[in-house]
Amino acid sequence: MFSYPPIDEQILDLIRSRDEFIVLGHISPDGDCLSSQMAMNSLLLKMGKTVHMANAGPFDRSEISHLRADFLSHIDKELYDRSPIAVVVDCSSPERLGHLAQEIEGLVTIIFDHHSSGELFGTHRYIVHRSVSTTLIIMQLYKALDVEISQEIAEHLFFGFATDSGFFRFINAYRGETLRLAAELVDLGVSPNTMADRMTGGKSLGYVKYLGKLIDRSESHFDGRLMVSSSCLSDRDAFITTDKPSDSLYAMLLSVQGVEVVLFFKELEGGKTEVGFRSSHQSTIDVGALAERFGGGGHKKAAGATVQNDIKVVRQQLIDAVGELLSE
Ligand SMILES: [Mn+2]
Repeated sequence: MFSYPPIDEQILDLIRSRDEFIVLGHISPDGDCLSSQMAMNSLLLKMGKTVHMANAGPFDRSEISHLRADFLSHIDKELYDRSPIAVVVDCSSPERLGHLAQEIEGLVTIIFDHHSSGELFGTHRYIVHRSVSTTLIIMQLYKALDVEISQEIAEHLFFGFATDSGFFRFINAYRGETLRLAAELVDLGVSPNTMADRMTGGKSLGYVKYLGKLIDRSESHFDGRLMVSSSCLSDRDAFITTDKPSDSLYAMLLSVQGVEVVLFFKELEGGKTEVGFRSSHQSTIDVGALAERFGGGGHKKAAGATVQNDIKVVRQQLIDAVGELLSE
């Protein structure tokens, strides 16, 4: 049975003894990242600290666009010179911080994360690969520091868990502790029903049509073991949505019989391509390691990368790479 390891006393002492903190998360923040940042922010505020949240964004998606104002997009010199502690959540490699990585260089940096790829960075780390979400890692910090979890904080913790567990779908056998933590949060006033609506609701019709188009465009390779779909720049004008179709798209393409890997390519401005990676529950392919080869990162089953190259080139390179992995 799994249980969370204790948090290093050194980390707890740093948090107890220092006064000013910057809480950072990865670029293109997802539900777990933002919820972790907000839960960490609340924890430090409750301890009477001065806290700033920073994220390089973008905050385009409708469900997070209202949060933009709460996050700094740069660390100015005045703040840096006060030597705050940088707390990085849901992110184990400096590249995933975007331009903020340079801006915190030299600060004492504590990492709280569950990602399996990326080099070790930060001066202190509490990394639990087997944690379903980073928010459940932050929950351990609340317990270790004996800080009360309000209903609002419980909602942040649950929301990150809900996003990263695909609303309980990605949890394996013998992981009862994860459900017990979720149950604790529900007993603190979280409604899973409301959380599910928050996760999947509020989309525009343009979003649903965009998703339909991407499903329509999907192709199968290697006897259906790889499914691929892509989005081009002109989709932006054709479909009025800033939402990422990825999660629903992955769920649809992963439901195809025999599929092991799903790749989603999105053409970006400036000749860049964003790639989303997923592998099926049954597959042995580690898409986190694959994404790392392309300058990205993530988990065994879910990862991402942004590549400075044309979508056609990146697409072919990755189809070839997956082909090799499938023939191993
Ligand atoms: Mn996460």
